[in-house]
Formats: sequence, structure tokens, C-alpha cells
Amino acid sequence: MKRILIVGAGGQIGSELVPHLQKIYGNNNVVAADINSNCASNLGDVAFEVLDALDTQRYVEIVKKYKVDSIFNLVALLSATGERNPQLAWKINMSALMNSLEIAREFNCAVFTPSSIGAFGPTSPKDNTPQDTIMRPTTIYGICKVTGEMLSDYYFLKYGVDTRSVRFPGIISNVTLPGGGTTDYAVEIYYGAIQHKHFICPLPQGTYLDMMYMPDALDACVQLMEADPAKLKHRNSFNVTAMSFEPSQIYATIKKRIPDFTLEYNIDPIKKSIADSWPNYMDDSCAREEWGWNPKWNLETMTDDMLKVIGEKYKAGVLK
Ligand code: AKB
Repeated sequence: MKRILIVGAGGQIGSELVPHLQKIYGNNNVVAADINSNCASNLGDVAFEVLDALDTQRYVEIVKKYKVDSIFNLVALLSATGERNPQLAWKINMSALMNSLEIAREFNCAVFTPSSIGAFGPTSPKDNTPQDTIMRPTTIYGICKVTGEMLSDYYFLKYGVDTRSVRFPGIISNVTLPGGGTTDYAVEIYYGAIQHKHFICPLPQGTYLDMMYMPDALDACVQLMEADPAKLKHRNSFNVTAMSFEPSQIYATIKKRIPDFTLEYNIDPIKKSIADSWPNYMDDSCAREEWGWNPKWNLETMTDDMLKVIGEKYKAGVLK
């Protein structure tokens, strides 16, 4: 990767991937694009372009202007939002991907598009979910993800486009809040603990899901895109995980550090039914073998860091 475009740069992953890639590849070799011009001010010193990823002509102009060779397509409506508006989710998720793949084909770019644990469904094995297994998701988000994986492989096989991706679990972070996901509770619980010493959890006790701290997710993006293509038996997409827990475990981990923290459950039926259809934990051995995936953060170390960073923001008055 030499000249990188991040589309959907203002979101949870993009807002941290931009500075991460700038550190590795140089400030001037990363371009951030997002439909929302307001996010430019949070992204620091980076070339920023307003882009609706469905606007092919403008997308092409930006790729040509910056001589882009690698695209991170982070545009997505997440799982819970998707269930509230399936037609819109399909339109945005699939059109952004199709545009990215077509432009990559024309301008010889590599493409990274995150897939998700949402690509699995109720008939996939729930424990140690294999890399290659039954994938019959029952959410529109998951259907977009499986289609996206297949389309990305198709563009590689048919046109030689260098497409690569990972099935991300819930990503936990402290810069930009996620929005509309089923796993968002695992981010929001830290803010609840610091701001209100209380959290209302939308998923029931016992709902295990794969999770990952943002620094590991950023490493996964770079490691996979830099991996020797000769070693990749898979491309779209690799199972990757760092930890699996259920709500009462993350609560207990935070409570050890904030003893007066309390939790109550108020179940969101849409999120519950989505989470029930997803794996408890995935087998990510193919990612480990094919490109050296090796996450560094676990629930304990992540909790220390999350509480420290969010606590500092709270003390500084950035959070109320
Ligand atoms: C969601 O919950 O929708 C996302 C995901 C796991 O893909 N965070």
C-alpha cells in the first residue's frame, strides 16, 4: 500500500484507521473521505474529501486525483439499523461495495472491506465457528456481508483485483462511538460506568459474542493488506477474534475496578434475536496460519485501558 483512500473515514473504525495508517505510510499518503463533512475536524491533519460512496463519478475523481492504489471501503449500515430499514441497508452496503470493486478494477487498486460475525447465521456451528462452514444469515446486514465476501472473491478470481477482508467481531473503542450495531453495548457499558455508574444492557446475560479492542483491529487491517499473497489460501473473509464474553462478564470486569457500578437488563428484542443468530466464538486459526494474526488485548487489559482513556476525557470535561 502506498496511496490509501479510506471511504467512510468518519466512522468508528475509520476515525482511528486514518491516523494509524498515516503513522505507518506517511501523512500525505492517506486520504480520508466521508459523506459527512463535519467529521473532517476530528480526523486531524489529513487530506479530506466529501464523498457519497454511491456517487461513482466523484469516487473516480478522488481515486484519480490522489493516484490511489488501495481502498478501505468502510461504508456500512450496521446490523440493528439494517433490520429497521432492510432496503436502505442493501442499497448502501452493496452499492458502496460494488462501486469500490469496479473502481478498483479500473484503476488497479487493492480493496479491503470488513465483513463481520454477522455473516454467520443460526445454522452455522455456534462454538469454535469454522472458517469455512454453513453461512445462512437471517439479517439483511449478514446477507450483505456474505454477498460482499462472495463478490469480492469473484472480483479477485475473474479480474485479479486484490481483495482481502476479515470477519470482524464487535469492535470496542474510545474515539468514535459505533452506531446501530448489536455489539455496541460492549462499548457503551464503559461510558455508562464512568458517566453514570450505571448501565442498561440491551442483551441478556449469557449472550456470548466475539469482541476485539480497536488496536488489534487496526493491526489486522494492516497485517492482512501487507500479507504475502502467495500465503493466502483464503481472501474474503478471514475469521478474526480476540475474546468472547457475555454481558455479566464485562460487567464484573468493570465492577472490579468501579465497585459502585450497577447494571440492569432491558432487552432489545431486535438485538437479542440478531445476537442469538451469531457465533459464541469463532475459530480464527486460518488467519493465524496464513498471515500471522495474533491479537494482543484481552478483556482485563482492554478494560484497564478503556476506563483510563474514557476517565481522562471525563475529567477533562470532554464528556459530561
Ligand atoms: C454489529 O454489531 O452490527 C457490528 C458487527 C459485529 O458487525 N458491530
